[in-house]
Order: sequence, then structure tokens, then C-alpha cells
Amino acid sequence: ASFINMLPPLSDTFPDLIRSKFSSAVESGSLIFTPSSETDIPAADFTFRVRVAPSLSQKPVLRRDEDAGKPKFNPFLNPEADLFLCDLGDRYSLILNKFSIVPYHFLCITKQFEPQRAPLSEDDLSATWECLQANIQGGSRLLAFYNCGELSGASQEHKHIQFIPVPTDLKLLPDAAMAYGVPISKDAIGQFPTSHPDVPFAHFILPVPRNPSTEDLVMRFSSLLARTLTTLRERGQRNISFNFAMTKDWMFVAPRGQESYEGISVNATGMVGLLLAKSEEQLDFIKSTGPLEVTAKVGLPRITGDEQQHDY
Ligand code: B4P
Repeated sequence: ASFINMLPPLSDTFPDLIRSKFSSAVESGSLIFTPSSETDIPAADFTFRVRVAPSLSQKPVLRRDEDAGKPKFNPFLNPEADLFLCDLGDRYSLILNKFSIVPYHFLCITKQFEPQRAPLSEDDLSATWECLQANIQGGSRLLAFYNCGELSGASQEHKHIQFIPVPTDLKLLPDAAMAYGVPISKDAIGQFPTSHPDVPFAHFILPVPRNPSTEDLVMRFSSLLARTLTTLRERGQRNISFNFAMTKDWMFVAPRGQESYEGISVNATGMVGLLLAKSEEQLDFIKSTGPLEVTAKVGLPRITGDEQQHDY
């Protein structure tokens, strides 16, 4: 039996739990909620929603080089009680993000230390799927994301998959890409990874079937990861960094070549169309340069002919 059968589903009361815990954690000061404004910038046939959160620049930044040698504080080993939501099976806990810019941002962390450099395992994908079922806020769906490797935008080395509510009607890059159709394959997945024709950076998308088995999730993630690793190798990028994002409808992976561009740090949310600017200057820069150009600088160029459909 696969792990997904053994993982208890999230309780029906999880949405109530997260809402009440969020309010009390903000109240007690354990959760630092940073207000932000939103600006939409059209690109190709979808929209980049840029959040501007100027007071976020006051957040303490982990400096890898300065802290070298010192044991680094790991916030996920003994998560704060005020932020703790519940356990998920034996191996995971769900906690609130301490530094949220969107309400109800939560994380699925491994109970024991596991490295964020590692790809998602079968159990990680099952846990992600369970979390995606939560209906936290009317009019929104959940976006799962995982920043893997040094250049992916990750700042914590303990394995954590993040979840944010996204307005149901906001079209993200993978939603727009899938509207072009997904090529049929004769393999077990039945479809080839697809990419948005007008997006310059390498990225790979597969639809997620309804009621997927763990195996369905693993096969899709492996297929996207294989394409990603090939792109990293062909581009001579030895540092294995990529972003993963997922909804109930699709999985998305994009290889990374740089952590930031002109001071704008980009994580998985940015690669699917939700950029974060820490000042008005950064917003102006994104507007004048173009969000696709900014994301292309931190991603990797597409490999020509990659869209070709071929059997493995
Ligand atoms: P990472 O994978 O390591 O990095 P990240 O999401 O890019 O966030 P980073 O920490 O670099 O923050 P940034 O200023 O860019 O994730 C670590 C996660 O753990 C973060 O969510 C962090 O807040 C959280 N965390 C750290 N210490 C914690 C603790 N003690 N307890 C619980 N959680 C803890 O971005 C600021 C925030 O905005 C981040 O949460 C980020 O995920 C989020 N964000 C970025 N872009 C966004 C967007 N477009 N929309 C909504 N939120 C966005």
C-alpha cells in the first residue's frame, strides 16, 4: 500500500484552526504580518501580480558567509507553539509562516531534519496533496511551493513545503500554459511536460489528474525533474537549484541559474507569476524591465527544440 493511504487526511476543521491560530499568533506578536500592496503587470497572456512590502526590508537576513562555522538556528526543529497547527502523519508538522505577507501562509515541515537541497520524496508529494485539499478561504485556492537548492530563493535548510492562498480567478503562468493544450504521450503519464510558448525561461508543466494516486504524483514530479536536470546539465549549471509549484490542477518546475537579479530575490512564487518587491524602486525596476525579463535572468534559457514531442 502506498503512503498516501496511510496519511490521515487533514481534518475538516483545519480551515477553522488555521484562521483562529493566525489571529492569535498575530495578536501575541509571534507572527509578524507585513502589509503589502499589489500591482498587476500584464505579460504574455497572463498577469504578474507584484506584491510590494517595503517594511519587509527590515526583516533580519541570514548571511551565509558571516554565520559560517557557527551552528545556525533552525526554526523548524522545535517550532514555536503559537505557530504550530497540527501534525500530518508521523513525519510532518504544519506550522504558520512567522513572516507572512499573505494571511494563512503555512508550511509543511519534516519533524526530523531533512535537507532542503533534496528533491521531493513520495511522502513529501503525498503530504503536499493532502494540504492542497484544505479549503481555507472562499474564492481562493492553495498554491504549494518548494524552493530547492542554493539559487532557488530558499533561506532555510530544513525541508519545508510552503502553501499560500491565491485568488481562484488569478491566472498564473501554468494556468495560461495549459490553455494551449498538453501534448499526448504513449507512456504511463499519457502527457508530455508542456511550457508556455511566450515565456523565455525553461520551465515544465504537467496536469495533475483528479484523485491522483501517490504513484501518479511521483511519476509526474520525476518527469518534470528529469527535464529540469537535463536543462541544468546542458546549460553547464552545476549548482542543482530549482523551483517547484503545484495546485490541484498542475505541477510546475523551473531550473534556476541565479538567486536574484538587481537585488530582487525570486522564489517559486515569482516564477509562476507572483513577484515580491521590497521597495517602490524594485517595483519600478520590474515595471520598466518587464517581469518576464526579470524572471528570465534568474531562470535558465530554454533549450531549443525542447518543446519537441518525443517518446522517452
Ligand atoms: P524559504 O524557502 O527558505 O525562502 P522564501 O520563501 O523565499 O522566504 P525568505 O525567508 O527568503 O523570505 P523573503 O523575505 O523572500 O522559506 C523559508 C520560510 O520559512 C519563509 O516562509 C519564512 O518566512 C519562514 N520562516 C522563517 N523563520 C520561521 C519561523 N521561526 N517559524 C515559521 N516560519 C519561519 O519573503 C518573505 C515572506 O514572503 C516569505 O515567507 C516568503 O515565502 C513570502 N513570499 C515571497 N514571495 C511571495 C509572494 N509573491 N506572495 C506571497 N508571499 C510571498
